Amino acid sequence: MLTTQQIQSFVDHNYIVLEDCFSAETAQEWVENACQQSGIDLTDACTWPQPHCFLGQHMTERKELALSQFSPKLWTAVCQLVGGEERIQPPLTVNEAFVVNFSLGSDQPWAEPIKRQGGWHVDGDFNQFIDSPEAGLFILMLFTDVQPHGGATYIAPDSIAHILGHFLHHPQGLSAYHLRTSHNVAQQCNVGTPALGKAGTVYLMYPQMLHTTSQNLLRKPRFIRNGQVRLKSPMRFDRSRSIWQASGNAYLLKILDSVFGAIFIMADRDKARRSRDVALDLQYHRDLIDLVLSGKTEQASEEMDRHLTRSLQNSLNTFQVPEPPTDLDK
Ligand SMILES: O=C(O)CCC(=O)C(=O)O
Repeated sequence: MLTTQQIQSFVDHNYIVLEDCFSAETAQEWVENACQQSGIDLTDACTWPQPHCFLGQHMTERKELALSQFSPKLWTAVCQLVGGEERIQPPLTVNEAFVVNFSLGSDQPWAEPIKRQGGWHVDGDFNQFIDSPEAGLFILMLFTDVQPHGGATYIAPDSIAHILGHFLHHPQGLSAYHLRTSHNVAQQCNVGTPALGKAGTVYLMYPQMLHTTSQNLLRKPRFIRNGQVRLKSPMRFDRSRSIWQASGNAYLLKILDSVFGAIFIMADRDKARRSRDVALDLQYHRDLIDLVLSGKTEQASEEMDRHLTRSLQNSLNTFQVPEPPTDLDK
């Protein structure tokens, strides 16, 4: 089970790292099977197909297991993050379609991936929306130990606010290609985090996390498996709207609808800057829900007033709008 702190860390940083989701022995067994079927000898570079490649498409005896069977620990964590097993579109399996970085760019001096524009992308060959059920959670599993400069996948946790911004400006959806070509990581993101760790380590991420591969200066073959958790139905990002709807106040609802997009952008910006107290935010909402549900209309309306004042103040702080001039200033 994930702890409350781990879940909070996912909310705050857009990803978490779980160690020991499967054993080093299992990882080695799967890697060896994939190599044997692909004619690869890890100790002989002449047999490596390319510096970076995708294995497994043509294997006749490919290992494949339900995630719940392969790693009960990981399965439990995934279910917790997406809101329960019943939300997951089966089958959710693990197979040997490994992404292997044998020696990419090993003849070049090291260059920080976050500084380059090309290569960063979001997975998923379909028209994507902010709540696409095809992309419920991004999983990256390490099947070999991954060390610094050893061909790690790099993720850009602070790309999420920009990606959400793109979605808000393109309600008709965006292709993975468009997300790749229209997002200048080098100019818009500050943090490139390498997915390092021992075999059996798993990174669980916000689904539209920009990521890229990196140079493998160590020339020690790196095996990963990555993929999306598919959901049966889209995430419900409009939950706070339901609370306002319950108040029966059409005017408040209209205000909320008009600022909904901005709320997403600002919330994510605050998350990236770590300037948001999420626990406090949740408490405010909880208080509001409790009052509405218990029919305490007067107190609910006072709490809503406070809510509006706080939101307005946050917006003014964000856009640094000066205090309106008073009559005396004129
Ligand atoms: O090889 C890597 O490190 C990244 C692979 C990747 O980006 C992908 O499979 O989408």
